[in-house]
Amino acid sequence: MQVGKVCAAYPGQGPILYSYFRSSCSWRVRIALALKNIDYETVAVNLIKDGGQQFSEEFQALNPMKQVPALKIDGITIGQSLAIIEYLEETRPTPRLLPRDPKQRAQVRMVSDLITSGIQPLQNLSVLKQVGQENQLTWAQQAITSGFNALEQILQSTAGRYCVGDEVSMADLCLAPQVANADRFKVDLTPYPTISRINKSLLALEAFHVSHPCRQPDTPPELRA
Ligand SMILES: N[C@@H](CCC(=O)N[C@@H](CS)C(=O)NCC(=O)O)C(=O)O
Repeated sequence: MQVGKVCAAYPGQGPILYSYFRSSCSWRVRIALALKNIDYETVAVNLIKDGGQQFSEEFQALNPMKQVPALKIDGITIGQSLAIIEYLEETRPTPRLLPRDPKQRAQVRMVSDLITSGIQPLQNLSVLKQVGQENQLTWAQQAITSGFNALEQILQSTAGRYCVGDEVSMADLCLAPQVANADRFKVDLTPYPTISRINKSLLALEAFHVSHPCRQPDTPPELRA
């Protein structure tokens, strides 16, 4: 499979992640793979180049939604970042990304859904194209601000060191990439001290560091850190 450039960090028969360095949804999955210490191969799907490689027939055959990420693993291909993370959790349970306690587990899913259904889709590339160049920034800022207003309030009651209690969970895998999007769209984070504090703790973790958009095989040289 060669959508765009094949970047084989771990060539072989292992999992293949179809990913774009800047995609926040791909970053969620990269963090899960890093935390669970799963070696994988990256196939870059450039969302901009050639009109968007996600629209190629080759990629559509893998994910008819024409979105990254998609993960080939254990003989199946899974789209949707949360479905991928939950599959990894069920098949490779260490370290745990969903708390054992049902109440905390529900809180993790609430925060994850808030971000993945209530914020990110509203500022996704395809939506921004529809909104048009001159309104994009304001649109994205509004979508993120409105979601973060709710999220800040929720986290004030669920958070410990991380989004829910003191263990890294699926919610944190959604949070850090969404804060990176907020930065990209120049959202003022001053009104969100809890979000900012948790994000800072997360970025200090190795799994978040290695999976960061500025360190991927398809990161352009000028954006590398
Ligand atoms: N709900 C999906 C959303 C996936 C998604 O929106 N992916 C974006 C990148 S973060 C994408 O591929 N966009 C391509 C486009 O909008 O054309 C998930 O969580 O995986």
